[in-house]
Amino acid sequence: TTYTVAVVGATGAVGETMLKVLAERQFPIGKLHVLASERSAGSKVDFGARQLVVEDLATFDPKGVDIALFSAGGSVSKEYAPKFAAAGAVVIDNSSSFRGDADVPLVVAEVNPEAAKSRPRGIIANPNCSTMQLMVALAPIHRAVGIERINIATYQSVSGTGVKAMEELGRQTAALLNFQDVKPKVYPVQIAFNVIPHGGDFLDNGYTTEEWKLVTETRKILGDDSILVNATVVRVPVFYGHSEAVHIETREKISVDRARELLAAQPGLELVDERKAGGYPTPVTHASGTDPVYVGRLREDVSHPRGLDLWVVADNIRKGAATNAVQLAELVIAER
Ligand code: A2P
Ligand code: 11C
Repeated sequence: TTYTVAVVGATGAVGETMLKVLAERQFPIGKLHVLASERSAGSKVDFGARQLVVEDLATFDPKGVDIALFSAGGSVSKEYAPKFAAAGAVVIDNSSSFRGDADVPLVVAEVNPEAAKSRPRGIIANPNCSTMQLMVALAPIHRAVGIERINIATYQSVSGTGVKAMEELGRQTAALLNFQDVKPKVYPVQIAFNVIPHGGDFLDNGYTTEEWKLVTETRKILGDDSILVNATVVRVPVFYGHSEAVHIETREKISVDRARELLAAQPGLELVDERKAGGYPTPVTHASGTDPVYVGRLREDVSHPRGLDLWVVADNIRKGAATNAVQLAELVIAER
């Protein structure tokens, strides 16, 4: 059997990688539609060795589409995902538009795959990239000993913001190395050679929307509303790969050795945890361009009797978005 697949947002950072991952994993595609805005309709994108012509989402007829992968921003998903679902497609949506809805499952392929089966609206939500990698690392620990509280600081790459943000980092870096001034556009302040404690929009409680996603999405994916999450999201001048300094407090004490055993058995995760220079994962040395979630710097928190520290790194565009979306599509076709 082959399937008719649509990728919405095919010219974007995530969409382009969705196409790459579909080709790499040899997803059984009969017909593939690549869709974006009117602006890029008629241009071409790569799919394996082929080039496909981009179609305009606004005038596209979704009839006959079996699976649609959406990554064109929240407002596009809100408007078009229900239309594709009504036309019979299963929509896998990478935006935050439906993640909080009770009748839309929020699924990390290696963590709660069974949740994908129940999708009354024909939509499955793909988690936010920072939550995605955190869940792969924490789910086995939560299942074994329970997690009471997560305290996390992220170091998020600019690809999470999109193609224009990657261009901004490149342009600012080049300009500054040539002693030229820079004017920030995508980010509120200079991103090159800087760190910015701001992701998304500010909420009334002082957190940002990117921080709040870590609270709500974690609870939904792990199926436990009692988990406390305190997050600080920081943007760093890295192109691909989000890193996270994670401090957890478990219900029962867990030793580093036991945590290592659990993590070693977790699908989609690679332990890189040697206590020496370079014996830990970084975006550049491990994550960029790859699918696993890498975990290192495991240690017992000296400041808390049931505390454990970890460092979690993954490619936000691959496992954090495109790869998980394709894995969800694989789960859907495996049902048939
Ligand atoms: P386009 O290239 O036509 O603007 P990124 O987040 O990496 O910048 O990518 C955003 C993706 O979403 C792009 O593929 C972009 O297409 C697409 N997109 C943005 N707005 C729309 C829209 N109104 N309709 C369809 N696709 C859109
Ligand atoms: C970032 N995590 O790095 C974001 C991008 O909810 O899917 C993706 C936003 C989302 O800025």
